[in-house]
Formats: sequence, C-alpha cells, structure tokens
Amino acid sequence: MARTRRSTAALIATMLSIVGALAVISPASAGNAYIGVDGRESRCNNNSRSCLYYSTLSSAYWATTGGDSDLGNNYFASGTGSGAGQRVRNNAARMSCYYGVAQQCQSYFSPGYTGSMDWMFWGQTGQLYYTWNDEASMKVI
Ligand SMILES: [Ca+2]
Repeated sequence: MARTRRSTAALIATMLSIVGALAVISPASAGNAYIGVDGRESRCNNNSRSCLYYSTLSSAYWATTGGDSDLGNNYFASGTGSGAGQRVRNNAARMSCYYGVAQQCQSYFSPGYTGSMDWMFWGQTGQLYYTWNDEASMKVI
C-alpha cells in the first residue's frame, strides 16, 4: 500500500512537471510569414481586386478591394471553379494581391485582423502558411 501511494505521488509529480513544461513551450504567440511570389492571377488582376482562393489559383475565388474583418459571411464566387459557394473563412489556400493598387495584402488567423498572419506585396501570389484553411480576416493596405 505504501509503495503504491509513493509511486502514485511520483507519477503525479511527473505529470505536473510535464504540464508545467508544456505551459512554458506553448504560449499563444502569433506568427508572421511572408509568402509572396511575383506573379498575377489573371481573373483577379483587374478591377482593383485582391483574392483568396479555395485551393489552386484556378479554383474558386473571393475578390475584395479593401479586405474584410470577418470572412465568416463571405463565399467563394459562384461559377469560378472548385469550391464555389463555399464559405471563405477557414477554407482558403492561396491569396493574390492586385498589382499597382494595394501595397500589401494580409491574411489573418482571427477576425478583426488579429492573430498569426501571412502577407505579400502587390503583384504577387502565394500559398497561405499560418492561415491555410485557418483564415478569418483579410486586409488590403
Ligand atoms: Ca465579411
């Protein structure tokens, strides 16, 4: 009995130290990734639009001129390819930034332009990194 109690105490102590270590190594820190590659996607490279894409650059897109603080009520445009009609939030794989209008396009993990962020300059496209299928807002500045 005493032996069992002692090993139970040792087990609890070990578990507490593991929990403590995890708390130290996993704070909620926001990441920031530059994902831009020079190039334009022809469907969005006009009308001052920057876009998020469901998967590839030929899949369905959602276009914006200034961004949106909450992508939960936005949908990939109908008739634009695979993923059309799907909700944009947590569903985009790529982004493009219109040449000559925006300075920078940014995709954020959380609504209101907060949390981890992927960004690119105008005239670029890129695959989302921190916010791949995890984006909640997009800003064009
Ligand atoms: Ca919205």
